[in-house]
Amino acid sequence: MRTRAAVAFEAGKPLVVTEVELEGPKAGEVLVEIKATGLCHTDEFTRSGADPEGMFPAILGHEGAGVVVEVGAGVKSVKPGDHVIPLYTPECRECEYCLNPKTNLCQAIRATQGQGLMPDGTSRFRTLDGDPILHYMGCSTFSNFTVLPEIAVAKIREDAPFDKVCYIGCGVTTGVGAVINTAKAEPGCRAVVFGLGGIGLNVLQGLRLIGADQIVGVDLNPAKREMAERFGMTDFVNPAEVEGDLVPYLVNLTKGGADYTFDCTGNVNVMRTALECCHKGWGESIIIGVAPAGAEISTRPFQLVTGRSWRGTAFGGARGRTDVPKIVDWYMDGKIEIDPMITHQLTLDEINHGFDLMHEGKSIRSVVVY
Ligand code: NAD
Ligand code: AHE
Ligand code: ZN
Repeated sequence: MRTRAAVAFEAGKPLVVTEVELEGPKAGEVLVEIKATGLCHTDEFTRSGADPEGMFPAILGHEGAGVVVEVGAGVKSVKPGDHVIPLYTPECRECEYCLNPKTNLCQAIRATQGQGLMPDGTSRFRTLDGDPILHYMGCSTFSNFTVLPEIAVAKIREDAPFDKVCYIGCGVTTGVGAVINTAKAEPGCRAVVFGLGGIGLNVLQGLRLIGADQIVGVDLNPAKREMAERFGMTDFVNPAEVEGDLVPYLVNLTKGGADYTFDCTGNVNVMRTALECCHKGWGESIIIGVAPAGAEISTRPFQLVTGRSWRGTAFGGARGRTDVPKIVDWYMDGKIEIDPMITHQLTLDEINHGFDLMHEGKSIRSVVVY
């Protein structure tokens, strides 16, 4: 079939909205009509050329929601008409990783997914001239129709609005999950969140949900303050307005250091600050941000010797097929908020404008509605 998609032909170049050829689902795969997709900073990270795994031409996008149109041979868990959210972290429920309660990083298809291919080692997308186009994070939601492995779709309730719950495909689950699944933060804790964008705001609402006492937000953009307060931030810090070193300032503000800190910037200097403003003896710093090729983190080992720890999280530690439908329920039941964070709704033709808004710090989430 033919479908419209935004194609990243080259690193650093705007996406090109065009028709592409899409082959139908093979065994164990499903064809999904994407109804809406968010623009995550990770899409921009790859589009820009900063992603060491980035390959072109590719159809980016990994924060979508849509409807199953057709299923390949052997598919049992979903059927045409089901509403689904694509999963860049699949859940096969059989691999060594899925069977280990310590991780959500299903590895069943990670190798081919990282190469921009379906599990059989081929791509379903081609240009109209017949040249292959790569998949991205196993999702490629910047295409109106896409093919996904069965283990990479979460079936969700049918009354959930696509243009909102698409955000659960990455940002919401990552932020809320980092608090609940990865940090396992306790009521009454003190936390610092670095970067108050599409991920950081969801860390804030996760902290509010579990009953944190102090939720400090740190961002260089003062325009992020108002929305962050709406999502539970108790104290705002703009590093540009702090005289001297930010670490002692934050340690003082959190009365000895934070129980939990979260990097939602992808900046390795920020990651160091986030670790070092943790409380001596027990503070944990969770890295969510994705750093460019070649970037490395550093600190004095003494920071770890004295009881701080550094951890990371992908997709908020969530097991997609199991947890995503529950997070959709949380949204539908009013336990978490999404609507105010979706600041812009765009057509596919306007997708490059969405990346401009992200760079200008004017959006939290832009969502393309097909
Ligand atoms: P975003 O662009 O919406 O937000 C980033 C925020 O960080 C902005 O508000 C910006 O002003 C702020 N910021 C930038 N530099 C800063 C600095 N030095 N100090 C303080 N604040 C600073 O991006 P997003 O969509 O929220 O994504 C955030 C990061 O999380 C990205 O690196 C993204 O790739 C990553 N991410 C990781 C996962 C995961 O599973 N680990 C999932 C989604 C996104
Ligand atoms: N390809 C990059 C790493 C990108 C990365 O860490 N991705 C996160 C999800 S970000 C979603 O917005 C992730 O899931 N990581 C685990 C995995 O297996 O990719 C690089 O640096 O090579
Ligand atoms: Zn993302």
